[in-house]
Amino acid sequence: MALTRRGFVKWTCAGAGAALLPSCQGPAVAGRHLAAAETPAASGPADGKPNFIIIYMDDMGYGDVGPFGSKKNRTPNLERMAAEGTRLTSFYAAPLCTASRTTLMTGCYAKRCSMPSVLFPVSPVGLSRREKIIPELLKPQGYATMCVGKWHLGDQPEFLPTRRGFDHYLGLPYSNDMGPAEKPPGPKAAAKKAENANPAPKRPPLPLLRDEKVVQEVAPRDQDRLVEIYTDEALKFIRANKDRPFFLYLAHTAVHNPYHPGDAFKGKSFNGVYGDWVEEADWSAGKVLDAVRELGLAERTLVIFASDNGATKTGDNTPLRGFKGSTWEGGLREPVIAWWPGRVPAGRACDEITSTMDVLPTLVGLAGGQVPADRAIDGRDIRPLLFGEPGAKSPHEAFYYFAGGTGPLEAVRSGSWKYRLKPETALYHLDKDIGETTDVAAANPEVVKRMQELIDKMDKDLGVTGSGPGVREHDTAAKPRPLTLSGEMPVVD
Ligand SMILES: [Ca+2]
Repeated sequence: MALTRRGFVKWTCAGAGAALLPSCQGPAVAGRHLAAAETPAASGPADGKPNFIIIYMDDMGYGDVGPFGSKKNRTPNLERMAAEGTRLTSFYAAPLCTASRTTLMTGCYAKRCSMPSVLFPVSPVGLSRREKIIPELLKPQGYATMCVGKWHLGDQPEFLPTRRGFDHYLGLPYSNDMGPAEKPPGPKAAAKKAENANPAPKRPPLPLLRDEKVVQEVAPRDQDRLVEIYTDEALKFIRANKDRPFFLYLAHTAVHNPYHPGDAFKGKSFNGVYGDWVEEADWSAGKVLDAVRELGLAERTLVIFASDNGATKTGDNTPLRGFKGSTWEGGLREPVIAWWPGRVPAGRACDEITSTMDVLPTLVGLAGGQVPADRAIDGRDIRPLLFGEPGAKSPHEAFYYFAGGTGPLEAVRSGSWKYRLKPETALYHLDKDIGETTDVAAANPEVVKRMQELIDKMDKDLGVTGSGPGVREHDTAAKPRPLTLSGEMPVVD
């Protein structure tokens, strides 16, 4: 094994503390909390462009990590990251995997790109090649690019990361529960009974891809090593590209069901197998940050830690209401930390509305590139918020919550107000009521009227129930084929 796990057991809670700060008024650390204009330019390789690393978890909840209040899972590396960086406490993705990854890569609502909530293996659907995604916009700026981990924007060759601006790819192209169903443990008869009740779908074994080639069919036991393999690959990429600007998208399979922590973490947490895997993910983030520090890249590298959607009931979205798949806050508000020593203020929280969609314009802006001007892009450049400029406000008049990411509009947020259309209309004041418990619509008719105006505005763009004029098409593969070692669909007994 190339990696050591030394330090994992030496856990200490030396982080920022779990209390959530209410706004962008976080404690300034002397010499760190500089306005952007006062901040020295990143000194980097020849052209001085910063590096970007996005660590994207799968199904990790808002309350699953220490910096966002977890008392169950030990996440000392994320505690340190938060102490050295800024927590984004009102950062939205989408309620499900494919939709979420679409928002991140395109800077647009998934509905705008006609991408479904979740893609299944051998689907003909893929993200349109007419969309310009982050690595495609960074390549002209001289960036080395790599995607490690879960892709989920189409598993046909024309949709894979290597066709979309990534120099290289290593990972599972979709979710880790999309192989043949895992055999339930226990006596053979009970296992057979369970299988009959829930028959295994006829799916190919999980394919581990190196660029566009299947290099391994991943059996359940093999999943135990995914975090380690992904981390190892990420570190190799960072080291190989230390002298030039790079973009690393590290999209973990963890902590999506079925849970497969590595051997060094099994049974070690106080929160069962799920906690074990969260703690391994924390270890991985620590290894990435350590590599950046050790290579002397910290002051020219922006690292963003986030999750793609909320946790299921196994995880913890506290203090938010709801779970993965819903448009309650727990479905798509994420635990997010931005880290860039010297640029992103340390030990601070920003509660302004931000989103996965903002990553594209922000990174492209930092790289000196151009966001496409010939189409609607929903994300905005949030550098003023990231860099802690005094008085910086969210660039979003509103954030829209679509069912599953691509379904009907279910809610809208503007400032502290969130207005729901379904299951029945209701108004919540998220600053006072983050758990969405008390409908205050009757006492605030003017707010309701303004929220309805925002909904009408979206109806003219992407549509509220149907499809509006602002929706663009996804692509469709003519003859989708499974990704297997042989290239053939295996027989599933
Ligand atoms: Ca997910």
